[in-house]
Amino acid sequence: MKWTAAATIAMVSYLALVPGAWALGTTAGTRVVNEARAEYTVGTSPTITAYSGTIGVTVAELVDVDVTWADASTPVPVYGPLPVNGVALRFLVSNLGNGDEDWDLVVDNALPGDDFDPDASGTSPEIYRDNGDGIFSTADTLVSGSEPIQVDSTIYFFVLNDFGDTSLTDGDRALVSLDATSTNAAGGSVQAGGGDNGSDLVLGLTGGTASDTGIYEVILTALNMIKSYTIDDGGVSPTGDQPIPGATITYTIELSVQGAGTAQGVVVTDPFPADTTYVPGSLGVIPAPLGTAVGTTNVTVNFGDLTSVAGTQTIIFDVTID
Ligand SMILES: [Ca+2]
Ligand SMILES: [Ca+2]
Ligand SMILES: [Ca+2]
Repeated sequence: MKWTAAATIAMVSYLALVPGAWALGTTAGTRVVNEARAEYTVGTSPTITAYSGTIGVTVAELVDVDVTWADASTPVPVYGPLPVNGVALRFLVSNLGNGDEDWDLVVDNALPGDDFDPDASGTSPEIYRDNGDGIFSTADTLVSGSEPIQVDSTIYFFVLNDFGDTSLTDGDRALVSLDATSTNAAGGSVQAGGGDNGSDLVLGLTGGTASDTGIYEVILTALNMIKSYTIDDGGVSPTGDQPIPGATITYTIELSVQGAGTAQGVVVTDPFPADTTYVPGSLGVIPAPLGTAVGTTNVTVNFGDLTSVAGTQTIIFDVTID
């Protein structure tokens, strides 16, 4: 028996990593029935058959669940400027039992061990049930009350939070958990007749509840980039700015940093358009960058680290239309 229990735990742990591969055993309410038979003879008698009588067991419903934060364990960015509303964490909730079950889903925004708590006001936090594509969109359904998750099913849920504290800075993190608890969890570890199809209900080793924690990270520093162009057709047209073969296109790229932090390792690459030719020596950058390179297909400018104090960085280069 000890071996069986250990093997079951190992199997559940493995399957928790493989969404859609549950199939954890016989459906709750299934009757497991058999009868023993003995054959014998007495003296010269023909074969006599004895029966034990039929006995049966109704398979109970095992109630078990797993919750896994599903954003690849990478903090979900909260891009500024603040306030920002409706940033989603993604959780995978899996019914590990052998019956259909309803689950109460609860968000905890007030976890310790981080830098702040997301807003807990208005509609924040909200939970949405995925429509099956694993991506949050308006096609998903706002959760209110308990959520059914059928046997052998694994469903994505999205926890949406608002961020209105304008004192937050780059790198501030918030921990947020999602708990899933069977609506039958408070009824005791074994509940006669409480399972599906008239079966008894047995809470699994976790007591019919599970939880996992996701992470938000505030990123307020951003790089803004604007690209524009002018055309010089060399006076062929009256306006002098027609995009005809031989005309020169001057591209201008302007970069600036917003926020209090540093945009690190900034490298700008701009490919030459098809059907144009770079004008040798036309690349200019103001103020001076760490380095520039002109390749056969693009220009590259390395700015290194930039802050808002550095002001606007301007890249200019020319191509001619073939
Ligand atoms: Ca059930
Ligand atoms: Ca917190
Ligand atoms: Ca979806």
